[in-house]
Amino acid sequence: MSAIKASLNRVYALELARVTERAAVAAAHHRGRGNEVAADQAAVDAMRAELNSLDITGTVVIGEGERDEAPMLYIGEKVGNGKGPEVDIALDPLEGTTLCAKSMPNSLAVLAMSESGGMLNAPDTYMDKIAIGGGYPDGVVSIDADPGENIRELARAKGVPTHQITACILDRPRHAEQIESVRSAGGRVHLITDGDIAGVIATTNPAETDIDIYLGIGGAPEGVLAAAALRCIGGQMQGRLVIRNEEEETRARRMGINDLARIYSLHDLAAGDVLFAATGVTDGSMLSGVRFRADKIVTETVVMRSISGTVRWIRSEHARLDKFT
Ligand code: VTB
Repeated sequence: MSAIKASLNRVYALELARVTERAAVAAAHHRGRGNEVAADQAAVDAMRAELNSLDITGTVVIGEGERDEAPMLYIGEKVGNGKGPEVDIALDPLEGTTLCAKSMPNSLAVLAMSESGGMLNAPDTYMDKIAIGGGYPDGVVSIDADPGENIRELARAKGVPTHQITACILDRPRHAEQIESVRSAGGRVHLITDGDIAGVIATTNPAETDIDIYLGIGGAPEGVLAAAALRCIGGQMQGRLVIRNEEEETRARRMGINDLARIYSLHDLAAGDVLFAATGVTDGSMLSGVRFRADKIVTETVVMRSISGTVRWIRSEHARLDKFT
């Protein structure tokens, strides 16, 4: 194994946790205060500062936007101190800004890292997604199938009636037909207001989350981040860009995407060996949110490595409160 690969997959696991912890704490100071912009900015600043202390020569491939619209952590920005291996970074310092601003469940600080070229450089457009957890035969569901049909196939594969299958879907008018189709097939629908990275990851642990499948249209960058997580913990996913106008088409082509109708498999979205880290900002299905105690700050983080399939749950107690102000 090359030095880069070894370091990517080992040493950096803890480093990434440090980065998402720092962003999560910064965002959590803004929990419930109704100011999405301030919450996001705090997470971005903290994540950027911490990333830039890492021994990596990193390039942001999924970030806060394109250079002209995001002053920090924009796509193409170099991060790290430049003294380590060349890696690609996908990040969402505060996934679910609205959730954080309203103190609702499932906002996360999220980061993924791969060797150069290991993750799709997705444009900041929408993506239609379908995802299920591990343990099912390949191709049991398909993005092209009717949602109700997917529910029936999944129920058959799981050996349960369709009313024991739950689909997680973003609560948006654009999903009305999909929701209807799932329900007509006998399935249940768990609606979320935001946070589809957590929604996709929830499919990998249906016993706890009661969610079997993720369906619908959300952000393309969030799709790549969710795929990075699924590469580590197992599962199936397909994504297809939803391009709504010429401006978005230009955006996609600028990122090197020519086939706008292409269906991306899990491995197309995150092809390389990846590391994935997420820290809870608000309480969620996977992670507790940041706790501010009188003498310490407590964070919960999950770190995953695709090469080993290791999933580490890290509960950190930060006693040096001055480091977080
Ligand atoms: C989803 C969700 C995000 O955007 O990707 C969603 O996971 C999709 O966009 O948390 P719309 O809100 O326009 O439907 C978020 O809600 C925000 O990035």
